[in-house]
Amino acid sequence: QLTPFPEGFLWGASTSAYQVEGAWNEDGKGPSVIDKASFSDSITDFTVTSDHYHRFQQDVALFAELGLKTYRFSIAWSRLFPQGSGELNAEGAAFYQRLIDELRKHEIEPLVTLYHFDLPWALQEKGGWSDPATIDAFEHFAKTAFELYGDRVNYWLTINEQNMMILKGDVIGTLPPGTPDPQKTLYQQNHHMMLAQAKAMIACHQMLPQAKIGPAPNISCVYPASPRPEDVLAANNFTSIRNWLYLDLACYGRYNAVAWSFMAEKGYLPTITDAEMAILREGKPDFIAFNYYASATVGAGLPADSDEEASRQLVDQQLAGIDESVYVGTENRYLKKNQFNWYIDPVGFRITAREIYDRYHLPLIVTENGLGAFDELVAGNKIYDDYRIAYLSEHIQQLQLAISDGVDLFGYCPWSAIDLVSTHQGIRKRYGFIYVNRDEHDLKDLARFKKKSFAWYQRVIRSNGQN
Ligand code: BGP
Repeated sequence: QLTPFPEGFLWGASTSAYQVEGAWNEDGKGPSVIDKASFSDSITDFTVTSDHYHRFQQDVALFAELGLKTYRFSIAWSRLFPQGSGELNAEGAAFYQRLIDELRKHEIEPLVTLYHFDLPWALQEKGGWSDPATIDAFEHFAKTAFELYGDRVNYWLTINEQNMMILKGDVIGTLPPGTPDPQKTLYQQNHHMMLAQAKAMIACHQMLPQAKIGPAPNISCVYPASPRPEDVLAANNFTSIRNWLYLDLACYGRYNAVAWSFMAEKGYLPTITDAEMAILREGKPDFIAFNYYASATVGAGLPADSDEEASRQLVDQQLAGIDESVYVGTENRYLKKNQFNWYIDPVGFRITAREIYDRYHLPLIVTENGLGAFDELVAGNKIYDDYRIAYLSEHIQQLQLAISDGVDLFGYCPWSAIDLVSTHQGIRKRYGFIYVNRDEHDLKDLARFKKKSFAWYQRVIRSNGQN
């Protein structure tokens, strides 16, 4: 017997500031680490992206037509504070006032991520998350956002995919190139980010008693490569290091024991104090948001003469940061992959939701899930993205099964509301319900076209989950 999606379920969709806004240096915005990063010349940069900064009214009207109950977006920290801290940039602050007003006008609940990969460059120059001063800067930024927007924002997310920033520290994280002892540095940065998050959660509860706040890690379902006990152990270890380390700290204010012993063995332990641990215990989330795209399959290393060895390799981003001396990523022959080599695993989505809920007993919301694909524009303005509909539909069905299993789930925000620039593959890797008419280097007219998935998702929302 299937349990229906709850009344008032937050059907939504997501974006992030640096991937959708453009206007990278307008109205006083300071540069972020994204603006200073070097990406391959073959893909688009982040200067204009989908030009949402100038077209947000049109976009919000489309979101309203889509029927979104909530819209997840992030605040570009360096729009509010071009230097990361110090003086507020009023023009940058005003942009999010207008965006939130527009959403409220259309009765769309804003779901605001404070920080989505785009650390202000001025802070990075001083050491980024290695510098404890960045913790204070984040706390100040968060408090300012609560002050500015708290009367109209009920749901806040602290840091997007902190675990991926650590696991892929040299790519989307803030690890300066050439850092000696990179892993140790990253786990110290992680500790600082955890403190920053805890302080933001404490401040939110003090300043906005009616609001709710939570973390937003990327949680992947991890399978063992075989029933061999060593493989099961390896998968279990990897789950702790990839997933639970972050949520145990966020929810319980303590280090996951398995992850801790891994860090100790490798010499990665951060420096921590009792006072800091007290802050981590005090800062508690009201809910857990998680991003889910795919599962990962890992095993222990095999004997050199094994013929299985060849199939053991790193296969996708879900295995980022994997330590091959400890774990080996493997193919999963039971699953299909998307055009970008990510496994498609709807059942893993149900498993993941159940695991998180069982561990933490907090309400859950999905803040990313979706299919990146090469969309084809047909007859000037049509996009027949049946593959995206299939992906989302299967995932929504598994979500309903998770609810039927007893998981307290209050929202689902696929990635992405509108086409935006993918972090590593440019605009060619599209996720949106709304097509943005541009190529990697040719901005064309940036017109918006509704994809086939738009009408499909509209029906899903209207019927509260029938698809
Ligand atoms: C998540 C990020 C998003 C988005 C998404 C898709 O990790 O939070 O910002 O980029 O993944 O990833 P990609 O753009 O690499 O396909």
